Amino acid sequence: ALVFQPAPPPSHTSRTMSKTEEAKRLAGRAAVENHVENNQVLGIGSGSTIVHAVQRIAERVKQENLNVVCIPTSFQARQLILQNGLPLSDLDRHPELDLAIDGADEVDADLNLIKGGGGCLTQEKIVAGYAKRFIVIADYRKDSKNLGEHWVKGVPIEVIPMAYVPVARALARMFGGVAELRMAERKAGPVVTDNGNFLLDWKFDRVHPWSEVNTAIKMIPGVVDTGLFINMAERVYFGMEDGSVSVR
Ligand code: ABF
Repeated sequence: ALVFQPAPPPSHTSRTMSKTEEAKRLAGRAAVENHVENNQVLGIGSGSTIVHAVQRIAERVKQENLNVVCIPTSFQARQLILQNGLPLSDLDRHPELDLAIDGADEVDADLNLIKGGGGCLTQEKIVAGYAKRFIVIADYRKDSKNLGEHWVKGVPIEVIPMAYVPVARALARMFGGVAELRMAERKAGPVVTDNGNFLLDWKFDRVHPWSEVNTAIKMIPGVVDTGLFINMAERVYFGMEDGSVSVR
């Protein structure tokens, strides 16, 4: 017989939810206020924080009659750009960007990042890498002294599907920890990225010298890119719990 199962209670209280959402909104809007200008080519990141930034870009485009074009970092970002009525472009037409704005999963004291919790790290790194300025927006939970202190889901690594097993083994052999294939909800199959690849979440067992480790991981055959963004971000806007914005 069918048994009705009530939805599980949310993992956060609604109070916490609204606080973090408000923090994301503040960070996204502050970054747009301070960095978006007329005649820019903009890189649009992925995730939930960027939604607030894009809404503010759309408002400013209307109010100030700004002329901008937007390059997406994922299918989600592409939809977001279109839904907000902003002009969509690509790297063929705009190989150099003035500014890229994106979220992050963790940010350290030197502005190094772990990204890719949403699975879009490769396109995010490409777009940020060809932008003159890369600005990160995040809520207070993402702030950390050393990468790996708070973020428990590991470093996301995009891999060519045929190589996910040897890449996972190589990661564990070289750096310890365990690399898990990211599965879709209800374990329906592996998560497939916008580029048709798989994701490994490498659960490291200690804090590493991330710059060296990032370079070494990129040399493993089958690795497309990593969620370690070293020395790329110029500035980070943190929306804080008390309603302020802290800039690093
Ligand atoms: C993307 O979205 C990812 O690189 C990062 O994993 C995530 C951040 O999401 P959110 O803004 O929802 O915290 O930027």
